Amino acid sequence: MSVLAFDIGASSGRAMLGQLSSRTIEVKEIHRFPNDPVRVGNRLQWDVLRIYHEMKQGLLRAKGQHGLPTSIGIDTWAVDYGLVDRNGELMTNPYHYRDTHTDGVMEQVMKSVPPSEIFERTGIQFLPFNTIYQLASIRQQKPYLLQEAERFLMIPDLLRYFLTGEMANEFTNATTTQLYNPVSGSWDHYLMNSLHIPHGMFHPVVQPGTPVGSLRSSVTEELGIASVPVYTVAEHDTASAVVAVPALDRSFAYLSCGTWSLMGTEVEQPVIHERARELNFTNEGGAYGTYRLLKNIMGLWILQECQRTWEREGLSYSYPELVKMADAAPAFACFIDPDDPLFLPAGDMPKRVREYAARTNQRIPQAEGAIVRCIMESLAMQYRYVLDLTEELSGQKFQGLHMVGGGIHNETLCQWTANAIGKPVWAGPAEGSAIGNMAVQWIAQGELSDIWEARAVIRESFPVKTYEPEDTPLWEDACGVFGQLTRKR
Ligand code: LFR
Repeated sequence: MSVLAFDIGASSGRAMLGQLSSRTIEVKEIHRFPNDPVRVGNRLQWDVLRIYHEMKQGLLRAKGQHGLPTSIGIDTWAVDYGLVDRNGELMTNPYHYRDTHTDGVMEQVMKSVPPSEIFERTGIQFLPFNTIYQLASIRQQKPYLLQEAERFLMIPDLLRYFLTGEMANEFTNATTTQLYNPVSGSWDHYLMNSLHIPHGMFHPVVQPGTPVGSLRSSVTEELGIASVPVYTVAEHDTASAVVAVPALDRSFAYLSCGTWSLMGTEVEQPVIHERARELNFTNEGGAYGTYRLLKNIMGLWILQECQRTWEREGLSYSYPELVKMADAAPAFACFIDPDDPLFLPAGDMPKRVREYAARTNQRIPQAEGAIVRCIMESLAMQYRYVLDLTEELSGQKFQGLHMVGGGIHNETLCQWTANAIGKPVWAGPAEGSAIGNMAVQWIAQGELSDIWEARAVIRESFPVKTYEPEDTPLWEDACGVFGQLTRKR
């Protein structure tokens, strides 16, 4: 049974074909395309029509190489959305969440609705780019858009709509808006009213694994192919990645490691109380009635931006080269708090790392290797800190940490993470989001019985590499220094 997963991430979008036979999954990349946000003036936007075009190319290639898949699912990062008018047309290019239109908006919103109330109603962490703040900004800057909009669709909802002509709001992504109430199980009209966001454009949410139409005739005619059913999957990429965690134990901790690092555990009920809010943990909707109690960590984004900065300066380092340089640099020389807001927007990250070091009276890292080492060590220590908090909030003790996502190709980071947490790291699979996307399609079609069978099959199909902790006392001491420096303890 082959299914097609469109997995659209920060560095690229991909069409991935998954084949399941005799409890073995094989995954093949059919098509890869850039997903660079487009800057026009000071605005950073999605090139969503080009993405849709590339998805159609992916479909054509899938058909050419393997025949049409039995179904299609789409996942992308969270929080971004498009608005559709009464004629069924996209009204304007969706903003990218790293655009500055939300600058200062979260703070403004918090003045009209207390953060305790927002958290109580949604269980979602406070990130300045959440959809709620994007919409609050649009309400001020471009009220006409909200007045005219007929439907609100998250990006995968929108791409699915382009393919099928059917509109539906998928659950995992809906929760990330910070406008969905997991206790009442519906959009939070009170919050919308408080911020003058019209609620008619939000429709009841649909769970992952629901058949939501099939390729519309304009698509099948244009591509000269037969129609294919389309399913909702866990359309938030992190939700898909968590589906693919090859855990055997029902109590497990994960780190979805890519541009962002998302660390936490899976829970049956959202954990909504004062301490969770204080620690800025989130309860994002997962597949099959679960919630993801997790925290966003800035992740490899800081390193990727360093790489781009050096590239602009004519210093072109491959990713493995950067890791090698870090390996050779002196240990524990300088730390950053990766979650400092300084590191959120795109820009000259080496400069910002140096700025952070100066601000915190540390020796300023000069060489590229020293900067990379500082970022990677700091990430590993932040993982340690967040894992401790996940244990505290969930009342569980974890035996080790599952790492999934492209970040596991950085073996040094996996090893340092094991060192920092003092427990084993189990790394794999790297293609977490795409595999989780496929798993939900197979479950929907009855090819796999449930998420636990899916996880067992994933475990049997993909290698999982174990990293045992090393140099524990050294890392313990360093974590102490890191904690004091970043004022986390
Ligand atoms: C990861 C991710 C995170 C979300 C961030 C922005 O790709 O989806 O889960 O917080 O991107 O949407």
